[in-house]
Amino acid sequence: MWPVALVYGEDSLAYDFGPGHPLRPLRVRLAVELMEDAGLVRAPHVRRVLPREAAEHELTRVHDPAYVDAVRQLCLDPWRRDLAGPFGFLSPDNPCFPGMHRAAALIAGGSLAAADLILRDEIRRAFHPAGGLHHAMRARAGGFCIYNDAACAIARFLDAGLRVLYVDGDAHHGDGVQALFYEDPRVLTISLHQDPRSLFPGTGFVSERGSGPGLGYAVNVPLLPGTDDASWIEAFETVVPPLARAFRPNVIVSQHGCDAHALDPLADLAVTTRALEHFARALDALSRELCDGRWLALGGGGYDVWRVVPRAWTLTWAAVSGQDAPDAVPPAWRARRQPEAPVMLPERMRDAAGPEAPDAVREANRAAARAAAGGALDQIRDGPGR
Ligand code: OKP
Ligand code: ZN
Repeated sequence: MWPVALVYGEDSLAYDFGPGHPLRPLRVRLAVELMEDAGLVRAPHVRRVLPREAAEHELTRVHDPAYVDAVRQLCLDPWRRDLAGPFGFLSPDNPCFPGMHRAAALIAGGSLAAADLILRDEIRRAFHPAGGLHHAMRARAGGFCIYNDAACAIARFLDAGLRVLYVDGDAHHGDGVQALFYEDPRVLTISLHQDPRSLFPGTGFVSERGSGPGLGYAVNVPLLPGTDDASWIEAFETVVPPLARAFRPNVIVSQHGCDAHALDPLADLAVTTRALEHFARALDALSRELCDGRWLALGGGGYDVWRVVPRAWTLTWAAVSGQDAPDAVPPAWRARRQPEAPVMLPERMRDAAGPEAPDAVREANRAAARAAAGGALDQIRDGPGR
């Protein structure tokens, strides 16, 4: 078994926009607790890695120094509307909170620490469930994201000479990661998400394909509301394995936002934990086939804190760490957490099949996936750096 790392600490919970905000730190805590109760953090090849704060130069590798300065300033003086507005902190999605620079720098540093351990060959893979803040832009916060930890880690791999495949399974388009590497053929970004006509951030059309030398190295697969497991998996299989094989990455970075789940309150896709597990297991297989297992998995969205996030990320961790996930949700976890949960906690890790998507949804998704894959394949095949 390769050594693998679970990146998590008390500090991971500092990233908190406050009461009433959907991105609750509790979801990360519940997920790690479920992994532990399932016996998946005990094996000798598993390391626990604490996040560290990203250094200034690591943040400014992908962010505008003026933006990082503004985040620091806003920690001290959240009423600076002149700074808050232009940098994205006036929307209710991204309210300023005390200590937000450190909290966000710890998330970025968690992903960087994992990338460094992979580069030093101390671990082969890692999962950082508090990471995956894919909407943060070079000089703007957005969609609950302040610093783009995924982009920081990708940049670290690039600077070590690696080619990076980024795959984003969140229901929302991975716009920040796409934008930061839009012209760079050393990073292939693939995002599967809900149709931007019906969901934030409103980008991620098939027609967004990268630009300049990066043309063909951004791939978008918009999926219609109501997309079920079969249709999500079909779209994934149409796009990701063929493009990954053509690209031949040295490492895979993936975003495991689990808000495509049918129960998620923020999005309208309708997959179950089975498709989310398929996503992780397929990346496991591709990383073994193409890059000696090198793989950095990150969390992301997922707003059904009790019923979805803990199971989805436990299934993800099992795939990353090469272990079998049990089919029963550990009774100890259910017994401990049920009293405070506002809903009935599920008994099974894998959901029963939900209702099937209508034919029109399946057909439209199929067409989008084929168009996305077809367009990219030729450019990637005879692209640079191969
Ligand atoms: C973050 B992640 C309209 C509401 C937009 C933002 C959703 C962010 C999702 N102003 N809400 O990708 O799960
Ligand atoms: Zn999302």
